[in-house]
Amino acid sequence: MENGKKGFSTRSIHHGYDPYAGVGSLTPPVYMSSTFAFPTVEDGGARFSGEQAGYVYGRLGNPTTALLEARLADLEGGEAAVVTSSGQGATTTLLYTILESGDELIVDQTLYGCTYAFMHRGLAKMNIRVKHVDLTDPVALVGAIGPNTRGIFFETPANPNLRVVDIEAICRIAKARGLWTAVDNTYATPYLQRPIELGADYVVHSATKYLGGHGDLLAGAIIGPRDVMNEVRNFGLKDMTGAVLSSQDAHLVLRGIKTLAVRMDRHCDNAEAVVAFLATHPKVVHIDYPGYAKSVGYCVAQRQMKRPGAMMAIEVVGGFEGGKRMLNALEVFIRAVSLGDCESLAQHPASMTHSFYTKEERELHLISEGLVRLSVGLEDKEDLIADLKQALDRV
Ligand code: 4LM
Repeated sequence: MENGKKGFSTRSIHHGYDPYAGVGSLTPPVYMSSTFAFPTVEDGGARFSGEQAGYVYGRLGNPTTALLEARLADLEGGEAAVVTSSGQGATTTLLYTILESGDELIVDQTLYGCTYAFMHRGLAKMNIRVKHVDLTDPVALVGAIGPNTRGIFFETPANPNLRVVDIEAICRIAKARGLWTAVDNTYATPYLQRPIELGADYVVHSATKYLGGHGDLLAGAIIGPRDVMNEVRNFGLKDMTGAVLSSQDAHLVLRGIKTLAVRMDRHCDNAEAVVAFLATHPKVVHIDYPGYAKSVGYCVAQRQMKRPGAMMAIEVVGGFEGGKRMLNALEVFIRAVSLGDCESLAQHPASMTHSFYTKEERELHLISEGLVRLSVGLEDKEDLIADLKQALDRV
């Protein structure tokens, strides 16, 4: 289907698949095969050497994962993509491919807990230095770049405190210094924000979240230039991590992506209504949400995001004790980590997703002990607000 100029929703439903080809199946088939047959020994050799196109073995690709890759590359505005078995698999597979021993990587102050653990425990083992810089201040980046710096990695909005990094400003500085930039776009999704269009080289995703959207799978994705994605697949994924996505999970992500635009708009509507309620509540002392005018990231988010998303961080009176009381009283919101599901989820980063940081590190990396993270789902907004109200009354 020729759909290069079609809109986001049309492409998220159709890109890369022609139902009239083959047997006429409306839904793309799920290829459940670990290996692929070679017509002759010569063909097998030619496929291994890359002279002949065609599938070889599941760790190098499968028609179902290939369709998901084509669709994600298109939606993010990148040349190519590689999908992985989790978001963690995406970050590790990309960085194992493009970093070498002795390199330095600049990252923002705040990262998802396991990304932080990988940077500090994993990359450190390979003699790769990770330097935290306040990337919400592009001037700070200029002074931080050293002779061994190879690239910049950040999340925006960041997990869990919703810091917003100006993608265009950071990428401009990085490019001028010959550095690549990788953005974790999990919180925003390509519907709300497209880092490659703003100058980034790579995008990574936890497709477990909004892309899948239904809390029933783990998946990840890397999007970037075709030559590097070939290297990511043929070395990072095949030899280093082996973090291969199954065809059934690729099928579920493809199904999730079909409704990404409608889900994200409803997520944003609900989150905006929840924030309007929380902003007037006397027990709420702080709100971080890219669409809340008093949040520091508001102006940059207005520029680079279509809408502010549905993740927020709040603090209530009484710090963590108050937050705990509120969390334990929730009835519609589910107490669980992860995000981007139909169900609204609530969790306490300091003791859960960001417990890999020490207490001192959390302070240094701007993750307060009392922060409560909300992933606003797709329920009726009146029920979400009523639930938060009754829970806050218990604080
Ligand atoms: C969570 N997050 O926060 P997999 N990048 C970002 C993330 O939030 C996550 C990953 C990567 C949470 C999981 C428990 C910004 C995960 C890693 O979980 O490996 O798909 O993604 O609650």
